[in-house]
Amino acid sequence: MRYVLILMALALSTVSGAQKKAEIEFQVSGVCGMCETRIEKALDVPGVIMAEWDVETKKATVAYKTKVLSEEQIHQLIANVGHDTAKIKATDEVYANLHGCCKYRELGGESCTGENEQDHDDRHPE
Ligand SMILES: [Cu+2]
Repeated sequence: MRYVLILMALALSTVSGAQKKAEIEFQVSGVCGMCETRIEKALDVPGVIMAEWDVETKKATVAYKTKVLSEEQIHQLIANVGHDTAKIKATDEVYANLHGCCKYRELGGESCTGENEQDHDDRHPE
């Protein structure tokens, strides 16, 4: 009896092999290379084909399988690690856990000292 279920599962996974892809672009708040790593790592999940976030434009580009994930879920994954997206805001709790230099809501606070800090934006100390 159990092998019937296994066969059904196999059949299902074969069907879902023909998945549709979509590519979306949206704003994600962040300030530095650490944010980039965090955002891209958050999108390292099944269903995401490619994920990139640009520190200068604050734009995320995500290619994903539409049968596995929805656009909403992708925004949620990013919000879950503390970054506001164009659609979903991170909760204050997760945001509070971000590294000091990644606190994009309070520019002018601690500055980044990471090796990725070659961007010259408006958050120089002083
Ligand atoms: Cu950061």
